[in-house]
Amino acid sequence: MAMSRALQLSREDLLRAYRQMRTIREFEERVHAEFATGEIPGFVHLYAGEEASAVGVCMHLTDKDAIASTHRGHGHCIAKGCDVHGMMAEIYGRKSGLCAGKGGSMHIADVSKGMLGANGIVGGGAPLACGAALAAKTLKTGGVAVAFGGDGASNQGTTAESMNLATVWKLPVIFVLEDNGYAESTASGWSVGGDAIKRAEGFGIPGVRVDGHDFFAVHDAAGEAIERTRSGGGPSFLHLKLNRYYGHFEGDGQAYRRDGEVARLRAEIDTLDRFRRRVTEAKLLEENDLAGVDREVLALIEDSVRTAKSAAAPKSADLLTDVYLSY
Ligand SMILES: Cc1ncc(C[n+]2csc(CCOP(=O)(O)OP(=O)(O)O)c2C)c(N)n1
Ligand SMILES: [Mg+2]
Repeated sequence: MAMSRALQLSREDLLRAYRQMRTIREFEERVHAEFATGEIPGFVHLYAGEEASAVGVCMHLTDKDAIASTHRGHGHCIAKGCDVHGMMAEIYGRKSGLCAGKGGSMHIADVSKGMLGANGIVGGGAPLACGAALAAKTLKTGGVAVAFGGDGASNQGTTAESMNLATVWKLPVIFVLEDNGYAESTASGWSVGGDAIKRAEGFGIPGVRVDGHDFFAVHDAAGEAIERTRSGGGPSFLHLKLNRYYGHFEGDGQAYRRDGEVARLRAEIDTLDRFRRRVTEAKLLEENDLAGVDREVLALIEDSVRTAKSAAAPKSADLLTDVYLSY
């Protein structure tokens, strides 16, 4: 195997990557536990297992770059730099949340960080990213936009239309397909026809397929794609094969999954374990460094839940703010 460029990252960057992936994992494990108590309103879709995608891609971006996310958006938010306390408060529907408690899990956004929002519309991210990319191109900001979307989203017309427009307008946009094998309970092996890379190539967009559990593979492939797109090469496509560790949504009985499927995934191809093994074997980081990050992250998540629970809910008068019409 060729030497991964990501293995040449500085110690600081490796720690940052691990911290972000660990933060996403702990955030989701905790939301899973808290949702079961009934205190979190609305619908929640967890990103645990897919951490290397958000982090491997977003490490190449800055605040001038935009991302459009999905209904499974917590990981994208964290990787793009959204405040974890603000996110947790948002999920609890509190006024101190990133969107004043009006968005919840599926609409967390922080435009100042280039995080255009989680999105309840499957396939809704690709057109938004094209808009952001068109703005970046027109205003010559040097920014790019990334559209995350699942295997289910890849079958939506919006995805195809966006890919066509991206080519026609030569937009600085990168389409990232997070193929976790299912759209709700429908297996992608059954529902996605043909080959995703060839679909993209059909629109003139070069694509690469990598193991989405391998941070190093994702970081390398995303780095090349983003560099190519940023320097005027036009849109790029990444097909990441990965898995989700929880159900489609919290409360999903998952009768469509094989017995022991998730336990096997967690035991054999856990993204964080793999990262840990790789960096310690290569003597880039020590167990101690990683354990220190684990402790910090646990404390952060604990504090975010504690403050979210005790924060105030929006008042009824808040219903009339943040809307287009004033009353
Ligand atoms: C336009 C639209 N159609 C259907 C739905 C209902 N729905 C919500 S999530 C989902 C599956 C999405 O699958 P995928 O894109 O693979 O993302 P994943 O949940 O696997 O991350 C569907 C069909 C929706 N939210 N929006
Ligand atoms: Mg899917």
